[in-house]
Amino acid sequence: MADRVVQTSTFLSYVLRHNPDALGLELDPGGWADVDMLLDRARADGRSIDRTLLERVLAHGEKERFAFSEDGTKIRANYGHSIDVDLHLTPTPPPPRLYHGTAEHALPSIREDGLRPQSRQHVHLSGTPEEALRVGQRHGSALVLIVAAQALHNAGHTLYQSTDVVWLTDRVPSSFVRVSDD
Ligand code: HQG
Repeated sequence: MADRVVQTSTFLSYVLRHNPDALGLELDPGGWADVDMLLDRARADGRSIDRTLLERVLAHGEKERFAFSEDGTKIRANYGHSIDVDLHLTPTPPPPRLYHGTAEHALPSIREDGLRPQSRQHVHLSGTPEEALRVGQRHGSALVLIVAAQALHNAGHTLYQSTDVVWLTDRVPSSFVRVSDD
């Protein structure tokens, strides 16, 4: 069962963040998909996903990758989008520091340009160095960068807390990024 939860989570991440068209789905401007339609389309695509499995996917792990609407009829990804959606997140004053996990080889370019969203809508920051390490390890030899989040906020950048562990912002100039506490 755990495998199916992870598999379904990965598939839903792909559909709801990057390619709803893969299931012939349309998201509303807020990034929401109709749950019944999603389940129908997934079934037509040969994937046996039901409401119980969806609920397990949402409860899985600490990252709160997805959310149901209040009435439970819609589902969306909480972060990670490459497609254009407006999540209507509330700007949130951040803690003094947040963290960004990346690959060692990206450092020269990050020193030059700061953190850029690349193919996603936002730069993703982590609440803890441990989580940032996990994020960085997806890219190979990982490096955890310290982001002076409060100073960034004070300089007029808007930050959003998407979930307990994931923060979003448009970009982070290199002057707010440090490799270590030195
Ligand atoms: C890097 C996953 C060169 C950036 C994760 C990162 C996260 C630069 C890569 C969430 C750069 C983009 C997002 C610059 C940024 N020069 N490289 N100027 N600026 N980069 O995957 O943050 O587990 O799009 O450091 O865990 O790794 O799927 O972003 O290495 O929470 O739920 O460009 O997605 O969440 O990579 O990951 P990504 P990310 P899930």
